[in-house]
Amino acid sequence: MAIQRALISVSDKTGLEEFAKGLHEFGVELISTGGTAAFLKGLGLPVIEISDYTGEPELFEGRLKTLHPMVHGGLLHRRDNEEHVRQAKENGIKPIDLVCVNLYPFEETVARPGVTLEEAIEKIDIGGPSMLRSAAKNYASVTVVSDPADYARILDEMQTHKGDTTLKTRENLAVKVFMRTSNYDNAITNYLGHQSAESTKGSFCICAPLYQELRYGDNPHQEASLYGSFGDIFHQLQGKELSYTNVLDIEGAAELITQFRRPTVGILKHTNPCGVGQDDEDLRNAWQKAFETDTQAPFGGVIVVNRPMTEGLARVLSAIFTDVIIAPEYDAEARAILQKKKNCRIIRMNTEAWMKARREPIIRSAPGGFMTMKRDTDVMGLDNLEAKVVTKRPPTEEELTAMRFNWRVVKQVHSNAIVFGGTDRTLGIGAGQMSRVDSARIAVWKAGQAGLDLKGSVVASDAMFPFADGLQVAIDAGATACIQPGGSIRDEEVIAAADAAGIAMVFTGHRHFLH
Ligand code: 93A
Repeated sequence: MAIQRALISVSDKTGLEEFAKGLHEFGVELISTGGTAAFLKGLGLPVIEISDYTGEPELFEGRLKTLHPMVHGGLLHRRDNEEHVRQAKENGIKPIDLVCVNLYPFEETVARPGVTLEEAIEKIDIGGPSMLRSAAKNYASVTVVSDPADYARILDEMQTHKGDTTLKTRENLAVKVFMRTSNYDNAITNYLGHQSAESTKGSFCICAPLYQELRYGDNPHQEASLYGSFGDIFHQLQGKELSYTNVLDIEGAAELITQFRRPTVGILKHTNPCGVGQDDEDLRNAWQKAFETDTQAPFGGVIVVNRPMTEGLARVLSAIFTDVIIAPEYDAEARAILQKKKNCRIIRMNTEAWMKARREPIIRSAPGGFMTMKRDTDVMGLDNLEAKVVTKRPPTEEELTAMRFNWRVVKQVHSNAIVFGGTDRTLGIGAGQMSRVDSARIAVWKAGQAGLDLKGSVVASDAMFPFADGLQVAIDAGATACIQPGGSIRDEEVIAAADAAGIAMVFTGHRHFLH
């Protein structure tokens, strides 16, 4: 049956003019709460004020406007149930076929610096979610609109369906409502929990829509799914379905590449960088530097760049077996070349959206619950490096530049992490070992395998050297400078080993563990 009566109550008036006029043109009767009614009257539309409709005044500064049987009865009663219809008639309750509500802006309010508890509480919407939920429960008959982005498609559907919407659409809109009210409640829980808890944090709730089923988890026998707004940040242009490990790799790649401002290419495998290179002239040179670090590990790995993918680099990459390629944009020629790599997942990264998303905490399952952690977004300890020299010999300008570069790389290597490199490239990477000295040995061995000379290189360590042995491995391999946090009880021994070899060392005072 065509929609005959609609209740509109919105805080955000975006798109409302066209929507309300559209409903009016279909002959729909409009009922509205105070502010919304004033807005609609201003547009010259006939509107029934909610207080006239219910026969009760809006009370308590608007805290009580729509919580009334005329409203909830009109939304909830089943149209296909004779007894419901009879009771509705007997009590003077008319059916309401469409509800358009968006809520008091609670999330935006509590995000404002300096907001008071009282201000926040006034923005807890009670009547709005109640109407949304009543309407969503009765989606068999009621169209519930909680997002201005849906206005146009509803009017379109009414056009093609004699002033009504389809059951499928109503169901879809109802699911959207429960997601919205759930997230709204989560925001309130998180805010109030934080306010009232003795400790610094209260409860933490999350609720996210399924984005997509993943190809599989770590292994093909493990199911995996992805939730939330991943698709707003990373858009897959082609290739096989993403797996759980692809998503982890993409995250690691995004975190790595956004550490650098100069044109940079990173190659990763199992979330660890296996090479990073920079070049201001041509991305192919940056690639070459990254690839030379380790020509074996990139097989089936991830390649990430922080500039639009060029035709030249795409040609080079087309010869390499790669699981995922990530770039902020792809030149048309580059796209055409990469299109031939049918299985390779080509991802366009929205850097701005990523920079926003990475401000959210990391969430990880824990026995019986989950843990949250602030992401390690800021590169720590690189300011005023000259003042942090602990050795007799200070680093040269070139060594300082190389320290800054390799410190950014080592931050993204799983602990224990050791990175050898120059000013714009890595030379050897040791990742994820249980002892730091082993990571150093592996980095040296890998550089040797790649035919690279570590003489004059800089070594970066993600955490302190607990003994001199790890540093000694680097010295013996030819490193002339070292950047590390310091803070070991044996720092004196480590500094003595550095001085004995005449190398320069700085202590950043901050570590970058990555587990
Ligand atoms: O304070 S409320 O929780 N009490 C209510 O009964 C109620 N009914 C609708 N807030 C209520 N609303 C909300 O008012 C809606 O969700 C909407 O966000 C807002 C629209 O108010 P107005 O039309 O007066 O601007």
